[in-house]
Amino acid sequence: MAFQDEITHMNRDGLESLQLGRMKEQIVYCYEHIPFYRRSFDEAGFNPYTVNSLDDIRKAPFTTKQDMRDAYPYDLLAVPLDQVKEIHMSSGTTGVATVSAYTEHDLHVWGDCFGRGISYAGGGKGDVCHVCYGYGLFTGGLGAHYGGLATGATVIPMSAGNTKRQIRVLQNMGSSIICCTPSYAMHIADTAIEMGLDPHEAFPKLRAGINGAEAFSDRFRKNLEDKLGIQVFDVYGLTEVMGPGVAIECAEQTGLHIAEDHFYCEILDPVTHEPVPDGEWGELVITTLDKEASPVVRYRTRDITRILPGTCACGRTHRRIDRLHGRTDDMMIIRGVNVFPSQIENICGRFAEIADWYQIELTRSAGLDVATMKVEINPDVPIDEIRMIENLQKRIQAALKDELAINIRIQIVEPHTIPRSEGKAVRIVDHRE
Ligand code: DLL
Repeated sequence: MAFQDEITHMNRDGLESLQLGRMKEQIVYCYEHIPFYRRSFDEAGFNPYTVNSLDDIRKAPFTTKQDMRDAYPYDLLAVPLDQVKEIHMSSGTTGVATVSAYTEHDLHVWGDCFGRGISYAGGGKGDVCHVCYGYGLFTGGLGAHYGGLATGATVIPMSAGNTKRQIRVLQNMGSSIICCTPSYAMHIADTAIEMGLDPHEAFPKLRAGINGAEAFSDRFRKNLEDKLGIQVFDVYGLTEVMGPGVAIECAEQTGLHIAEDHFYCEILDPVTHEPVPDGEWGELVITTLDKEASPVVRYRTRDITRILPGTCACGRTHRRIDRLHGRTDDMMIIRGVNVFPSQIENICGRFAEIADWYQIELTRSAGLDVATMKVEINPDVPIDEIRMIENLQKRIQAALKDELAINIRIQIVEPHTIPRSEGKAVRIVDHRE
């Protein structure tokens, strides 16, 4: 039996009754331990002692990012501080940081959830996990670290940065699993190739990547897999709920299995807040089921995904969410048309002449939105073919106009001109007010 197989293969009835038992307790626990929830449940007329089915969660009010910011630093803590072992925070680049705390139990759950991903990748004891997500307040590094430890794997806590050193360590230490953002994994692969190495030979044991924290297209994934000779497992998580491991892909690569024994997920219409049927896209809303320090009830993630109907060929029973489409925050409104960067990326992915690196700049001219997308030429294509470039720009522009009804100015740039990131790639730069 692989790590936690007995949980990830539970029959649905057993799983749902486990969820309901935990949900009832968690809701009452929030009400009794966190003044914010007492207030918000009372104001919404929601009686936490009357949850009798999983659907009853819909009677509870939402928790938003703003609620979490308002509670900074400790107002949403459900336990005394001396029971908290670790604290993480969101980067807070767009406002006050949000805080998430972990008791000993919470850290174990976290390790188990990420550990399942390692096990989905066929990993465990005997594997060397090279963790180059950033360590620190960002949850990537330590989440992967605890996951590695939980499965008995050996963990190399590299953190992000110093790419040449990452490459030396990958070469020397027999690393078999690499954990970092997909864009950083790609940067490591490209840098190794620039150094004259063939990653397949230089990293002979590397066979899997547990790569998430940002959206990436299927083409990006395929290129990354080919370059490094690995299978890439997408992993989802967020500071406010737990960090990486809320949902992870299995080898089938048909959606991410939610750790349903710990998280209850709803997909809601972002405007009406009504549940959408399985298979339809909407906003992911998460309720933790057994968190001690920082439980959340109906946290609005603003992430857009959908529940994939049916069962997974891998035999695991936990429901799957689709790979993320984007965040409601990332949705650009260009001259009144709503569009996600991932939709643009998917269309661009059909043009073999361009590489996977792009950045979209939004400006305003004469009161109108102007979107310019810089995208790197595929290094294998000669850049001096000016006519070809102009024609290519036109063809990409036409495809975007045709399918998304938006005008985006395409600017093909030379390889390596778009800034690389050691964490999440910056895909949109918005200069509008
Ligand atoms: O990004 C946690 C994480 C670390 C996930 C390592 C996976 C791997 P935050 O910095 O709080 O936490 O950002 C959370 O990142 O709401 C999504 O919008 C986005 N995100 C996370 N995972 C994915 C993914 C971490 N697999 C926010 N695909 C989330 C697309 C993702 N977007």
